[in-house]
Amino acid sequence: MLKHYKFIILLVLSYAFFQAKAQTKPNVVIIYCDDLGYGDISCNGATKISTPNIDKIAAQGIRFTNSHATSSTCTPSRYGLLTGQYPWRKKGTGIAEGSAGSIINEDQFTLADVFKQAGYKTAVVGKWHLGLGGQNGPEWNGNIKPSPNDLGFDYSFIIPATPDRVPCVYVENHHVANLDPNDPLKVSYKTPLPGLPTGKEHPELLKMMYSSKQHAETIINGISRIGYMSGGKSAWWKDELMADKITGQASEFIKNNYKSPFFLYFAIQDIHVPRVPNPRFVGKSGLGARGDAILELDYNTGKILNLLDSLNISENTLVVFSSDNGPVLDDGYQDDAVEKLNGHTPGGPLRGGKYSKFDAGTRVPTLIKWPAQIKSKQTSAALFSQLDFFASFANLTQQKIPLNTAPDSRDMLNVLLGKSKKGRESLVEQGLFNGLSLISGNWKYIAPSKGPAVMKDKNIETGVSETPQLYNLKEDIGETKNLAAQYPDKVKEMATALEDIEGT
Ligand code: NG6
Ligand code: CA
Repeated sequence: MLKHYKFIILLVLSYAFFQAKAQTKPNVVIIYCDDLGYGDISCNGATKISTPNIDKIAAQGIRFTNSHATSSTCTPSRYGLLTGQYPWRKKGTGIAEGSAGSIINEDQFTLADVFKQAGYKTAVVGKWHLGLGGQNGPEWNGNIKPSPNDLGFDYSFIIPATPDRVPCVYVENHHVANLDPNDPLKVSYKTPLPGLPTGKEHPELLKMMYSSKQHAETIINGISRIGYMSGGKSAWWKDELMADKITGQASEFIKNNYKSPFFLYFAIQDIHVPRVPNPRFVGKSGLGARGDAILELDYNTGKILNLLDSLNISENTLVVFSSDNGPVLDDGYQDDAVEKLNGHTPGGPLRGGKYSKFDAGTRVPTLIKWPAQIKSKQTSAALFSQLDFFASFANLTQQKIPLNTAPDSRDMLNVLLGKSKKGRESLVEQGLFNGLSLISGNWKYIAPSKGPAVMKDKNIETGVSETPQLYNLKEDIGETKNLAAQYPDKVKEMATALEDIEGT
């Protein structure tokens, strides 16, 4: 009899052990979209467009209302996410050319390394935009190193820079995918290359007209891009199929690895320009190409969620949904985003947009779910930075990180799990133009700097001003009343605090 008891106890204990193990090691999927504004999703208040799949993440978990990318452009935000270091601490982290060398050093310990060290299978699929190869850039026709595979990812399938920058090819692990060695790929950001027409010289060949001169260079698939390229034709991506393609690659990775814990950084290119959604979505939003791209993004988010369901792993998979920076309408092409806006407010109640120092630049949609551990239907106003995923996920997976790694990341695991509403005390925001801003409690301080107050071609307020700005975000989320003259001591205190952070 006693023997039986022992056996049963052993059975119960080992079941509990495996359950605990399963729950401390959830799969982690970060869906990181591009240029999606705070107000672009219906769970954040959009009424002119509906995003039911994205909203489902909020309904099953937490919707954050004060969560920030480090910067209001792509490259620095992605650098911050993957390294846990404010990008402005490191030179060369501005918007990267398509031929830039790797911005993250090969020996740097990244967010992917945290998971790898914890025994996860790791992958990045989608937009990279952090440079590839050595200082002089990648060898497009050879072995591309460093690639994400040298930075903690077991598998990578990436758009090297942005969809509006050459080269218009995918890189899989260390090589350009589907490249024919008899038709080598050439890339230049300085001088035009012979072979392919440019938008500037042959606008009659364009199916989408550029609105900025920068986008008038080599024409690929009827769209002129930033930069010059020639050759590599068998490897060219198809813009209409891009979202399907990368969602397919992400799905393959999940299907191949769902039995071990996995980390997927799914950096979908929607809704960056050129906005060329699949014909299935064209005209469906009524808001033009930008709205149609949001529908495509929502659809593919749903694809990933449904796949997790069908593999029966949703319960123990932590899904994060966020964006690298705020919204922009005209970002280089005439694609009717402005004309068909129809009263939609991409930044929600926030001022500014992509590139801006105002909050719409960095305060981005942020949703998280993990049914096994996070209660559904929560809202959190905790101040959170994408830098904090690093330390929080290191804690989640019980990993020690090397000294001097992720210096600006704070462990916010309890905030992410909905167990605490106490976010960061402060956070630094970076716009495209010089000078930084600080949020501390309810206050936001924008340091004085020089530059244009408005980016005229994009109709975006930059937040640049030669005099200090101070806003009370609690009472004035739209940053409409500059209180700097009224509270000079607060301005001084915040300017000093910002300098202290910059100096550490
Ligand atoms: C800008 C591009 C813009 C976009 C951006 C990067 C212009 C004239 N050009 O230089 O179209 O490509 O860089 O976007 O504005 S990001 O989301 O990758 O940061
Ligand atoms: Ca972006």
